[in-house]
Parts: sequence; C-alpha cells; structure tokens
Amino acid sequence: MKHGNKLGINSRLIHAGEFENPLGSATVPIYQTSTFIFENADHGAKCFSGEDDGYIYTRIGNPTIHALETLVADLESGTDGIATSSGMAAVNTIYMALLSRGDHMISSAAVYGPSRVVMEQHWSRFGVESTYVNTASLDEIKAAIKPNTKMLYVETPANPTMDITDLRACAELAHANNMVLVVDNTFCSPYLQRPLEMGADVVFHSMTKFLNGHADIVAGIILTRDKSLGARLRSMMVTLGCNMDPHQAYMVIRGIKTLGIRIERSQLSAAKVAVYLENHPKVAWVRYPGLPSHPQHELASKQMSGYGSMISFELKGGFEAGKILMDNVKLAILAVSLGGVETLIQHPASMTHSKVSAEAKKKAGITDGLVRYSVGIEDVDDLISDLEQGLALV
Ligand code: LCS
Repeated sequence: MKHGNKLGINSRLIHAGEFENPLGSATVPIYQTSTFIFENADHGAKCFSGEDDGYIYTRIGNPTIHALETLVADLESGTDGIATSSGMAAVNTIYMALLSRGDHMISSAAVYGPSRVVMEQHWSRFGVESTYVNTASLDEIKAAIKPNTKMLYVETPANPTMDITDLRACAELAHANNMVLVVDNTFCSPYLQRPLEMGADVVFHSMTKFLNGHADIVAGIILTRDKSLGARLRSMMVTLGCNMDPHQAYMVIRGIKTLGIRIERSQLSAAKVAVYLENHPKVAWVRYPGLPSHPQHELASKQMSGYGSMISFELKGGFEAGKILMDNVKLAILAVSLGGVETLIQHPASMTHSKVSAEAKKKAGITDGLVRYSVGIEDVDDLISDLEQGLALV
C-alpha cells in the first residue's frame, strides 16, 4: 500500500491492497494458475519452509487473491485477510480453527440460518456446544457463559431481525472471560462498521453481498488484527481447501471499487423506503436501524457510520399478506441474497432461515410474517411505486 492508512475510505476502496505489478497494469491482473514455477529445487524448498515468501500453489496463495486480502484487511483495519470460497466457508473455517471438542460458544440467536444450523447439526457431532441468546442484551450473554465458553459470535445488524449488538461492550465482556469475539459484518461492510477497531478479534464477511455488490459471485473473507490468530485461520483455510479462485478475487476487487457510492445511494433510498413503509396503514412494524422507532437506534448511531440498506417489516395481514406482496412486486426481485445493486425481497421463515427450528425462530424474533427487503440503487421513487402497487393488492 503505497499511500499508508491516511487516505479516506473511498480512496482506499480503489487504491489499497498489495500486488506485484511488473508491467504497470492499472488493475490487478488475474493470475489464473494453479501452481507457480520454482527457480530451482532450493528455491522450492525455501518457499515451503517459509524462508522465501514466493508463491507455491493457488490453494496456499495467489497474487490476485493476495491483492483482495490485503485490500479488505486495510479497509477493516486488520493485519490479515484470508479469502474463502464463500461466506459459509469463512464461518466453518472460523469454527474449526478456534473451537475444539468440549468447547462452548455463545451466538446471537438471530444469525444467518446456516451459520447456526451447521453448528447445531454438525459441529455438535464433534462435541462443540452452543447457546443462542439475544446478544442485544449483555445480561443474556453473561448468563450463558460457562467455564468452557471459548467464543462469542455476533451478527450485527442481525439477519433478518436487524437487532443491533453493542460491539465494544461485547469485546470487553469476551476478553474478561477468555473468549474470542467473532463478528459477522456482512450487513454493514467495512464502509459502515469496523468491528476490529471496536475490539473484535475476528471479523468475516459474505463478500457475496455488499463487498462484491453485483449478485454475480459467491465469496467470503476472514479478517483479524493478530498475526498469530491470522496464521491459525489461514492454515485451517488452506487445509480445508476452501480457498477462493483468482477470477472470483478479481471480480470482488472490481466490485469493491464502487462500494462507497453504492452504499451511499442505497442507504439514502432505504431511509426513504423505511419511512414510507412505517407510515403505510397495512404495515404492522418496520425494523431499520435509521428509524427512531428501532429499539437500538442510538446504539446503531454510535457504532455504525450509516444505517445501511437492509429493512425488515411485517404486514398487518401477516404471512399471507407478505406473500401477496412478494408475488406482486415488479421491480424488486423475489430472491435470496442481499447487498447488490438490484433490490431483492424474500421471506426468511420459509427461505433463508427455513432450516432453523420453529422454536428457535420464535425465540430469535423471526416471525412468520417477516419480509426482508434489500434496497439496491434503482430510483427510489420507482421502488416506492412498486411497493405501493403491491401493497394495494394485499
Ligand atoms: N453471513 C450472513 C450475514 C449472510 O447473510 C450470509 C448469506 C452468509 C453469512 C453466508 O454467506 P455465503 O456463503 O452465502 O456467501 N446470506 C444469504 C441470505 O441472506 N440470503 O441468501 C444468502
């Protein structure tokens, strides 16, 4: 990084990240290779021993992927970035690297469905215990701590309830109790929230969402601010083989360049859509961190630099009414995922969170009627007209 950390975030989105550039290319080249040539046998041995930092094999490291890893590490104020094939690959790399048989983790009850389901259904088979609480309440977290608790895992804002967890307070609590704080920062991206700066030990993203931003790539990344923790996580990713592909890395680097302008535009529209929905007579409630009615609006204002573009709401007619709306919007796309330039609408209870048990969904506040809306960068008047015509049919 030739400019250091002094540049503003919009400049760093475009110029941060390290890559070797012998030909002076203006963008990061795609090193589409599985393996790298050694100068001689001694050089090969030195690359493997770590004496030489030359590239060996793309699962272990690749210049295009390295450019992305150093770029996102810079944006998140981390020392290490470890790119993964998907957000779920990042989740499982973290669980496997940092939890062992007999360990216990505490997680936000409202998290992306599979992040919870993989722990409850699979990591439990290897002797890892987990408890799910409302991490917006420090008392609930404290009550769940056991002698073998090693990890506090939070998603904020949470998918899909938009609950906000106090990251600074969680970091303090985790460190006082010998736990690592892991934060899923997917809903914010480093543009709006940087958990490592607030004391988190590990941050990760589904880069499928805001960072890439164009609904054409599935990708993940893990960030830390501790070199030895970074080395443990990298070694696990390499061993599991859930590395990114160089072309995928190139696409995400390309998407990140416009992260700032995409977020600024979509969150401006989200604020207007949230107010429109809150004032609509057929809407029961709206959860958007920027609305004063959000229970943690003040906390959101303290730890996020903007309120993002994710909205959850429920219609007075519950699930049946939500279904009519989802089937009748014409501009918003009925699809899972989020954080892209296109507006998406989906039903968490039957889609993204369908594998979470009914009881767990209830406890986490994922009601049957909850509709999730990811605001893109279309004209906001068109989005509101689209909702208006859909709501008229409810
Ligand atoms: N964390 C969060 C907060 C997510 O929203 C997702 C995916 C993941 C992790 C997993 O990332 P992936 O492997 O898909 O890259 N969320 C999705 C969603 O809400 N709809 O479809 C996928």
